[in-house]
Amino acid sequence: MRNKRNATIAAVIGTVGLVVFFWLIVRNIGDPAGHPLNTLAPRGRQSQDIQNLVIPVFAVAAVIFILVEVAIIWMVVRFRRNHDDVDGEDEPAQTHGNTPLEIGWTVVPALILAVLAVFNVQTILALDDTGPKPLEVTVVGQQWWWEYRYDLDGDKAPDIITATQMVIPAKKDVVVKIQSNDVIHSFWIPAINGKKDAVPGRTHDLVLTANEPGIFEGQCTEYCGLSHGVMRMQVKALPAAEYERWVKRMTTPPEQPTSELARAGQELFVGQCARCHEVNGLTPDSKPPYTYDAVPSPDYGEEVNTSLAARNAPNLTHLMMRQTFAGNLLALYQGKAATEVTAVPEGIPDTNNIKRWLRNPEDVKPMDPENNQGMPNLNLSEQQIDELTAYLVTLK
Ligand code: HEC
Ligand SMILES: [Cu+2]
Repeated sequence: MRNKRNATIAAVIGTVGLVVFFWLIVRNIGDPAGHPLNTLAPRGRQSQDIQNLVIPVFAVAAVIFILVEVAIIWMVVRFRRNHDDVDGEDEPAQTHGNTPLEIGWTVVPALILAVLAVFNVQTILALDDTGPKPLEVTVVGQQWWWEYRYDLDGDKAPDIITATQMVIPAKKDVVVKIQSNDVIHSFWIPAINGKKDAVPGRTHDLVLTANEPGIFEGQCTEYCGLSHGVMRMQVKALPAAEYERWVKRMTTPPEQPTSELARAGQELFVGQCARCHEVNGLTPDSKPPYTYDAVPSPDYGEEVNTSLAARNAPNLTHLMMRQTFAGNLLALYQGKAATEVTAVPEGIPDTNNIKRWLRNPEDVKPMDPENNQGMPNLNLSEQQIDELTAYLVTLK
């Protein structure tokens, strides 16, 4: 008898728990505030399509859930064992082998699933739709940051390479070609579309269409080692004219540094950093007077480069055109300028963050530089850090 009572209590607790769980989901629908990874607050065409499917499917599932739960509780109470029951007697009527019932509970769920499948398949196909001439951006996952390559003239060689913050025009279809340089990652900007894996040796397409300008947060969602949890990224969608301004700026070499401090930093950069990082045109063999190129060096072909020594580190040519760095962990600008939706960030660089990174990158983000994963501590002096920082903030 006690077993029956426990079963009743368990069923009630389970139901209440699930109702609370559903309520927590439902209250997040359409609410992006404070929840940058909320999948239920669509800001893109694809995420809206997904939402339009999720809500009715969820409603159908909720109705079925409630019917089943009510039936379970009713059966537990109605058919519980009484203390004067005799074993083998007073059993409820058995329905085993009842053909109409068996057909009924096979056909009804099959019909429900068939109807849902029609809408499911329709939505899945619609997610890949694009208008004529979509923009293409190659996205390369690396331990533990994202690189973006833009081939503007269709010659397969990238004309713009940037990292962490991907810039796209709003209201335009963008086909993201997802690749990986090492292990499996997963690219996910929940406000705009679902996630897609980045698999070494393969290219997976995902279409992103931001409905409005804005900055949308993302997170790698396939466990990829040490710093997987902080492998973050952003998509910045700009109005069409602003996007053109961004492209123009990104394909124009940054101005040469003018101050004494920054020039010393440039010298140091060639000696210490250029073996991993590219500033278009600078190599470890560059000699003053330095010149910059408009485009990245051609050794970035279509093939993904797998050796870190071959500059498998973020391209820094236009570092200050991003608003965040180190896998979206640190802001590059102080205050509002770090989140403003403009082509060219205006504001005061957050030099403290840059210096923190240069003092010891592994302090900011767990990495494994001995195994070519991440940036080593270069044991720079405070003077060198000041010089390098003065130089880095000119890269715009
Ligand atoms: C051994 C290769 C290597 C060397 C040498 C190196 N870095 Fe890095 N650096 C990296 C890697 C890899 C990352 C990406 C780390 C991450 O975010 O996971 C990085 C990240 C950065 C970033 C952040 C860029 C972004 O967009 O997130 C800056 C800034 C930077 N390095 C500056 C420097 C400077 C300045 C030097 C020279 C003093 C230097 N690095 C030397 C490999 C290197
Ligand atoms: Cu990852």
